[in-house]
Amino acid sequence: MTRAENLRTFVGRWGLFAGLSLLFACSGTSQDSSESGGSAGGTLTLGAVLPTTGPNAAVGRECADAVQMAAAEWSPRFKEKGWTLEVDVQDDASDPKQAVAAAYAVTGKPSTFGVVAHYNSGCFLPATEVYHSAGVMAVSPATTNVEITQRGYVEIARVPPHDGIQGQVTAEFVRHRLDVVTVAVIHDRTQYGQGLAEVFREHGQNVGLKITSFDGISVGDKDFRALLTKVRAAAPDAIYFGGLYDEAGFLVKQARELGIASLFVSDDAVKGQDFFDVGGAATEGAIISFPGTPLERLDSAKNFLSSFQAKYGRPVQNYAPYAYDTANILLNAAYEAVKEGRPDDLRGAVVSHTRATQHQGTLGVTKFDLNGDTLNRKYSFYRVVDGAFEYMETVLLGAAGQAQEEAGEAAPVQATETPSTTGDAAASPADPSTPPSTAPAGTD
Ligand code: ABU
Repeated sequence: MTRAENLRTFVGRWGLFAGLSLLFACSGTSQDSSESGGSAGGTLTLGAVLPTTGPNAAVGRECADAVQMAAAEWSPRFKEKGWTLEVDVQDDASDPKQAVAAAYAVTGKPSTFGVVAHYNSGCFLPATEVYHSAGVMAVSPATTNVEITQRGYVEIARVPPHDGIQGQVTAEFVRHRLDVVTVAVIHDRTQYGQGLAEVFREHGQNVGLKITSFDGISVGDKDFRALLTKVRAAAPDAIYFGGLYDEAGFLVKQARELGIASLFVSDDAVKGQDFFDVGGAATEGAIISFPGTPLERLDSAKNFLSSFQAKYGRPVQNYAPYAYDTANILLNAAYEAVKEGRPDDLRGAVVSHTRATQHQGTLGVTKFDLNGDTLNRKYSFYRVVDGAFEYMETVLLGAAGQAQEEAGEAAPVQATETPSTTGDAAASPADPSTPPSTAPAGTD
């Protein structure tokens, strides 16, 4: 089947793509060849909208550095085709208004073909409207709120598994592996923290957890003693917190100061040095969930981990490999579009190639389902031991998730001839100096 026939099949099967094509035709969202360089070459821009200042700056900068690494590796190959690759890093400061402004800024550049989009769910949720309207593929390396991919926007996807999975596996892990029965649930009232806490509560009740209380705090607050005093009265086996590093640190520190011995359990947005910096010794024994298999156990991540350390002089904390894979997926999609001679429909081509990707990256193979959610549905659990996150075990979603994958609900990966993001190609990169397991995987 030719590429055109494949694309027709794809468009025929998924009406959303047809709508998108119409949108491009009518609204002028396709690239202006004079500004993006047209088929003769020019500048191509990968956007990266991340919090490089504010409370999540450490993870935001780590992700931005990983995006720059990926772009530097791809740059010579675009150069060969006559294109200059640039990365436009915009700071959303974890603030939804700034996130929307940054999304407009980056999509306002005609040369922007895709965006590594946000760390905070509360930022990506409103910004999805901007990317959708602009027809720009936006893939998040970190946001996990369920709703992000429920809007029917073909331009939206994410690399980590969502909080419907995280909340569910955590509730089961806490009940069955940690033998917890009673839990006080606290969240930070963000779309991320509250959404996750609600999934944990709902699924927890289904698996036999008794929720003793369910309360919200505010991001930026530092004194939670009044709430914790109330929590202490019920003497729960565990406290579950849906939220981010700083508030988790203050909560666990003040809980221990108040003599609360309950197990402290939290989420992917707590796995970082900021949690230790705020919580200190009180973090000892805390249990944390984080997407995927531990990177140290993945052969596919080894080159990236050592290259990141060598380049930036610090180890990866958490989401850098997700940002690196996200950038590579978008860069590979853009490269395929260039090879196909589609610079005048660059955004549309990047959307098609991204949604059909089978990317062999640091995390293993990333494929997206029809919503733009990854088919990698694993979470791992860690316990804080001697001031470090010690691996406990990895948990799959279970039968429901696997059945979905087997039933073929993934994006129709054959349809757009998304290129060689397979193990074979990755094992034979065009540039022999590029690490095979993490390389830009498309080959000529
Ligand atoms: N999932 C980690 C980042 C927090 C968020 O999704 O808002």
